[in-house]
Amino acid sequence: MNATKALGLPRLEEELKRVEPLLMSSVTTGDGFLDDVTTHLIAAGGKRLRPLLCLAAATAGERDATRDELKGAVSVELVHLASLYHDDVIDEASVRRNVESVNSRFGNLVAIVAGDYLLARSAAIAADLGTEIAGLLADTLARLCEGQVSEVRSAFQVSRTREEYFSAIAGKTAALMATSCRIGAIIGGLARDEIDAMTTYGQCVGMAFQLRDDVLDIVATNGELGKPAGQDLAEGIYTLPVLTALDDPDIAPELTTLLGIGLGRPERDKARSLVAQSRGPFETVEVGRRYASLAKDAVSLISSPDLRKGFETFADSLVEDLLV
Ligand code: GRG
Repeated sequence: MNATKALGLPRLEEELKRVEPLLMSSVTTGDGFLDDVTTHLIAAGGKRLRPLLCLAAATAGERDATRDELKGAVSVELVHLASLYHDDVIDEASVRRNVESVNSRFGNLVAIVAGDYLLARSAAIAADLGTEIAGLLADTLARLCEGQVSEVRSAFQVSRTREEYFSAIAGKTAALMATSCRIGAIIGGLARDEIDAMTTYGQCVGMAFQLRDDVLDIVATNGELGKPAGQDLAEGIYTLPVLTALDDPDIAPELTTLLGIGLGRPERDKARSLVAQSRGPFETVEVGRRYASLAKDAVSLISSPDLRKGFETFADSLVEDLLV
């Protein structure tokens, strides 16, 4: 899945390149050590999906982005980056974006405080963009935290419900994608009904994106993921493929004996293979398809035909290459 290609709006590729120096300079302090920490994951790459959604919503790929639109794109990527810094501490991760994670390279304390620093930089940029944007980002940050706390609370619970799962992913992933679209649409000066349509699009695409991520955690390789596969399972995060497998009478008895505790490599591989054999991945892709379809329903209100088409193709790209 290549979001920029899927959107099919070549001008956005150029606009995204303009985000990079701003992103770097927004977290550069002049202190060599702190700069190494704050730029570590920016330099490592990443898809820049949230800036892309923001700029697509703002410009429809039809014109150069304004300075404020580029700043909006930077502010959402900074919140995303901060969440990765903190998430990797929580997960004791060692790899992110195919490089050593910040916590592993610099230690937990530095990773947490540097994550806070990225949030502070995002807040300052958002404040500059006005109270509506600043309020939106603050509310989104709260939603991320709510989603994450709800996920941590249900860790290792085989009784986790689907409602708990959907509510957690709506907060931890979809909320920021919705806000990325909304911020772009607001700064781009779109009408309110179009701003709301873009927000719904971002929310639904965010759900499909996380469902995809959760399927890939079961079926992809470490190299494809840029982090160890099966990590969620090992850490007791039971996602929709796992919850579905737990409803399967042929799989559940053996799977249940493995779950409920942290898993080492052989148990993780066994649990992954059991979930992969169940209907879990297939049914999760089906749910992802429904969210992609809701995302496409939302774009009917978008006035630019090219952006409508690009958004539809991107939504489809999230589900079409899975399990083929
Ligand atoms: C400090 C903002 C903040 C939050 C604290 C830790 C936490 C609460 C929330 C975690 C949220 C989280 C990491 C959700 C997962 C979102 C997700 C799908 C990440 C991967 O996104 P990609 O694939 O990553 O777009 P790249 O590397 O391409 O940018």
